[in-house]
Amino acid sequence: VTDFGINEALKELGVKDINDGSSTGSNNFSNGAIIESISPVDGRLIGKVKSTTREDYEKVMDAATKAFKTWRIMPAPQRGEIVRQFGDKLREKKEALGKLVSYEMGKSYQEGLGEVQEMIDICDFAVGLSRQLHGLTMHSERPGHRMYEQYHPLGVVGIISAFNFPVAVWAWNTALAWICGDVCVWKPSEKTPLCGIACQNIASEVFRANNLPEGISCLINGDYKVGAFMTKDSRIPLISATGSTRMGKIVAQEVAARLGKSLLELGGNNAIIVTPDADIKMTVIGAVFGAVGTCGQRCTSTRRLIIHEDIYDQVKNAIVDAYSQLRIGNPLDENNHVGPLIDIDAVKMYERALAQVVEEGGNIVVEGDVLSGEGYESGCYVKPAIAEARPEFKIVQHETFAPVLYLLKYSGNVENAINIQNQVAQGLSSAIMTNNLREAEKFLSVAGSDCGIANVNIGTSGAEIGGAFGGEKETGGGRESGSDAWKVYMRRQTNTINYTTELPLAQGIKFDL
Ligand code: UN1
Repeated sequence: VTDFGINEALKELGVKDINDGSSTGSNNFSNGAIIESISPVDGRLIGKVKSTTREDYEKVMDAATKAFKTWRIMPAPQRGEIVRQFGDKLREKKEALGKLVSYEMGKSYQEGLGEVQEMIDICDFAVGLSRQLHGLTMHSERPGHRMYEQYHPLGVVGIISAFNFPVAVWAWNTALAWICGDVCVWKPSEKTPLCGIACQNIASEVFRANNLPEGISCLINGDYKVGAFMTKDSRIPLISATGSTRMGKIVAQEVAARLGKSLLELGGNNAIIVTPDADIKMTVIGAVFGAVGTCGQRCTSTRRLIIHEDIYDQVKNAIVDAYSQLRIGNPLDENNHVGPLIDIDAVKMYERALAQVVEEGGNIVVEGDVLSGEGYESGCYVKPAIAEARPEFKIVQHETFAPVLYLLKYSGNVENAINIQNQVAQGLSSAIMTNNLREAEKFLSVAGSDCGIANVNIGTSGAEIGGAFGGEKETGGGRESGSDAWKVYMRRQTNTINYTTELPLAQGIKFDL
């Protein structure tokens, strides 16, 4: 029996012998209750970490606020150099970290590698950006005056991330926050604590090698109660949170109550519109990867296919056929396409969704199932399922974090499909498959998709880091990663300088003494 090199990987990442919860990586002050990391791949205990108590948290905040004083005065391009070194370390550890992601979270090894690649990409992006934190200059209305704006770091940025992208989402935030001059306190999901420790180890190594305080990157462990230390803490001007809409609503209110800023990246209910002018072969690849990739646990996963009635049967048959070829099993084995769900609770949600779609009048076209027997001992492996449904079904309105795909039929023109696509509370990712320019442009127009991401002839998942990532409505409105998302990690200051011996007032107001 091969362990797919997982032991070696754990050793390389410094998370091999964490079995009493004590040696939980550098700059981790945690001393609270034990959190066990159980792999959904084989049900084994990978390691234990300790959660962060209120007292521990104060120590973390102490280290972070102290580190900020050093970090903020370092010129941004020099901070970029540190992020460059961090990106290089990630290149060295790509295979090991990709494996840990796959083993602790359950996504395929290829997708684990892809996730680490996203980290590397955002580091490169951030290095360039470290010389481009541009503000504008303005012309003053007063003679002999100059006006400009500049961006300063915010301070301590709190990051709350989810199990499904246990390393990349942290990197999107930290790489940008660091070059902006912020320091970060990170609470990874309690379902993937070892990914957190592995990342923390890599970051600390870089900070130590450069004689920088490790408090630039801090780790806290635990569930939502530990997250609440941060959301309620006015020493943390920005909370960046990824997870469910339910969680986001709580975080948003707690942060807003103290007038802090929040960056929210919450649920999606992403659809692909398939028009009569679609390339069916491309549609199948995009839809199947979108629906079953990461076992349907991406926030960008494809949940709904909105198919024109003229090609409905053809598309349905092609997708059902593709599903019959899916291999489900150990995600470290590259012969498999689909790994397990994260845990038994997720399996129950999957089962409930399938029961509910039938209750509401849906028709199952690819049966779901919880797999058992050899290789499936963890109880987390399920068969990706497909159901024919109607847009108004409650379950279709709901984001089920599992590989359940709904087929919806539309007739008439593309506006009808766009209406269905926009009829849900979430607004993250969307796509249209068409070779018809008019349909594509309509979909991208002001009267088109209401999502933060709208694609033509590619699926809903797998966004590149160069664009701003996030969505509207119940997705939370935040934007992370590329474009000008960096601005949320900084505070803008408008400066007016008078280089004359007069003090004229703006708006021409006279005030003579
Ligand atoms: C997420 O699921 O939280 O676009 C992030 C994608 C990935 C990121 C997903 N690049 O699917």
